[in-house]
Amino acid sequence: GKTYEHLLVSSPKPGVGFIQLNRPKALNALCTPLILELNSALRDFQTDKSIGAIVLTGSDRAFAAGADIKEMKDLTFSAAYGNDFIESWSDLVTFLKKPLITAVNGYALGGGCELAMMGDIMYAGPKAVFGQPEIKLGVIPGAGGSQRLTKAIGKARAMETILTGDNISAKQAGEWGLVAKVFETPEECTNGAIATAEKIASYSQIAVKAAKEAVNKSQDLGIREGVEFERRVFHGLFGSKDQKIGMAAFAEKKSPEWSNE
Ligand code: CO8
Repeated sequence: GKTYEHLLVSSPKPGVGFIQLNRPKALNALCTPLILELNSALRDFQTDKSIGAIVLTGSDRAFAAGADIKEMKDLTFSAAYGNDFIESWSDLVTFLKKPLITAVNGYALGGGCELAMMGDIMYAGPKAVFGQPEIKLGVIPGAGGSQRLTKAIGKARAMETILTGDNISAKQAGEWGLVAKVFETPEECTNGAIATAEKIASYSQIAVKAAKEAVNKSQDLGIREGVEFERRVFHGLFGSKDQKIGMAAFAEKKSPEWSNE
């Protein structure tokens, strides 16, 4: 595979794409070259038919301590607006159809928290720290934090977090439902994410894609339209080979061999 300056990329289990942010000297601060590499690695996994789910993690000390402040500090409005600063970030979620699990150990602050929240499933280690400290720098979240955090933990808690810049502990993130699970060690967090990705990758990629799309619709649509959307997609899956394979296997007490068609 490709080699990257700021990422370690591998496939530790069948069907699992694994990306580790690797810019330790800056606590994985998300400089533009790192984001471009991340886009490229995610795109490669998106097109690789052998990959069913992707895990994104950082180090034990930091998932990512935010956008690169040193890179941003002299940015002007006209350069930010004129060159669509962080436009490359919005790509990260919209093009990715395969499930992304973010495994967070250590700091996930600012853009790091926003990147973690772009995961379809978020897991946390015991020392994970979430927060949107942008207010302390004279700005606000810029990669979806004000929207995704609010959807995840509700307006009162999100407003308090974003206006104070205070951090959210792993325990609190678990209790508030920001993350799906809190693990007892960083290794368990990363391995738990890999195990979940492996499980997802063992299912029909068609069904997994449809399930992710249907759940995501709940974020944009009202209940009635959302349920209608779900029904259309559910009906549509009866046109897939994998529906026949999956249900026949059940009836014959065999395990299914997915065609991904
Ligand atoms: N950007 C650039 N460098 C960073 C960043 C960062 N976000 N975070 C840490 N670093 C660097 C430090 O400058 C330091 O470098 P050096 O050794 O050269 O001095 C190195 O990483 C280690 O950091 P510290 O010495 O500070 O480590 P500590 O353990 O003392 O503190 C903290 C860790 C608490 C995480 C501290 O580093 C910190 O507060 N970092 C900044 C956190 C922050 O404010 N993040 C939000 C940034 S703004 C943002 O993300 C806006 C998002 C907008 C959308 C995305 C746009 C791209």
